[in-house]
Amino acid sequence: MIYQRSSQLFAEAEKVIPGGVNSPVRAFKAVGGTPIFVKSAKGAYLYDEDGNRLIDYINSWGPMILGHAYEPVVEAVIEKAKLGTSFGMPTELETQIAALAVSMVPNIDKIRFVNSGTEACMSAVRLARGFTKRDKIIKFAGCYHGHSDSFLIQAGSGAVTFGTPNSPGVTAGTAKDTLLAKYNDLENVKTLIEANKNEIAAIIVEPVAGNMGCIPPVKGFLEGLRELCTANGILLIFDEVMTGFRLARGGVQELFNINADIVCFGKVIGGGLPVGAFAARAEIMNYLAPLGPVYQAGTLSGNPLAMAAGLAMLQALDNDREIFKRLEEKTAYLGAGIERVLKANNVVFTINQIGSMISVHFDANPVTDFQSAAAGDNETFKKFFHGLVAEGVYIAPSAYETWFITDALTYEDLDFTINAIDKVSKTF
Ligand code: KE4
Repeated sequence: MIYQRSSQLFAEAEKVIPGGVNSPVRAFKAVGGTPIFVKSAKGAYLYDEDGNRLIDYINSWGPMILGHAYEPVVEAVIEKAKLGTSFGMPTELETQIAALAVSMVPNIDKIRFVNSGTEACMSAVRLARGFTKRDKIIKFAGCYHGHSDSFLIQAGSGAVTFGTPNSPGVTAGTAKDTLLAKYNDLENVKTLIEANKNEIAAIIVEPVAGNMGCIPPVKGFLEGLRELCTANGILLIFDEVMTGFRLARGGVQELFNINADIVCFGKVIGGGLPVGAFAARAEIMNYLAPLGPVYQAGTLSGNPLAMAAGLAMLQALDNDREIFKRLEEKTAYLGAGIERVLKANNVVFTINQIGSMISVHFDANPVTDFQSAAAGDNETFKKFFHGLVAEGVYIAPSAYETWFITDALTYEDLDFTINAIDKVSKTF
């Protein structure tokens, strides 16, 4: 693989964009080397600026669940663009996608659209604080809910990759209202609740974590959070920016039959355009301006292009009742193949997989929280990442990320990937 053009483009980008990227994880700091610049993508494949084809297991960090340049989404955006791109006024389209999302996801009556997962999670926390009239929140070490100040307290994803768990610029005043718990550890949550009686507005959690690699909840964890929240007047916020419309039609609430109080969305719901959303029962959502006192707003929230893309995506998922089973089967097939070849090559590893989310950790122990995720051998991961890129396979440039399987992947693509992993892991 040659990266001459990407290297040139990166050097130019660095002159006018901090670190040459508009989101840190793209800079390859965790794996070293020069970021790959993409020219185009179609289906399961990326085409970079040097003419290399890569099988894509990131899919824009989740949105492209049906593959890149998915025709119905592209057509919807093109047609809508001809009629104007944004009005700052209500459109019927917003009601259509809101009604569809509400019909697909259990236990929500109303949904508010924003422009990113960060905005969705930030707004959900403000709504929970306004609704409960309490200030504190509990989040989990290694979970990432976007870059809002309240969350950058040992955040997961990019911040952990940079090893700067407490980001400068976050004030002590903000940090004091965010309590940190250990993922999959209910006793730890109970201790925090006891020590902050009647002060906690919400517990925000990735119900299946994807920012420490993929980490499913252990049996009873989510049920325990639900019970603790109900018993203590705390709102349970499911951050389903990654898992929403990916792990099931109704997300993790459907998958595990657990009701959150507020659910946050992003990624898939926008079909690749900037969309986030948060939703809840009417009693909570009616606290939002202009109905209620909790303020939240956005110039481009619900804009026609993003709504057109999101509606086409949700319609496609809603109409295909086999999609989530197909995604699960493909991911399980990939996981079994990876396990077979890594074992045959005497590699020390753990694979976490649920639905169409999967991650490979170079550690013998189970990966169930941030601490165990951080124990992985990052030098081996770097070889793994760059070796796979050289074979034409693109996985997350960080061990703290999950892979996202797209329905555009064929079993030939999966076999190609398994063979590439076999070849690369022989060099470890
Ligand atoms: P955005 O603001 O990046 O749209 O969403 C923030 C967010 C919220 N909640 C969860 C569970 C998330 O995974 C994310 C964003 N995910 C990262 C990937 N781990 C986005 C990639 C990036 O930061 O460039």
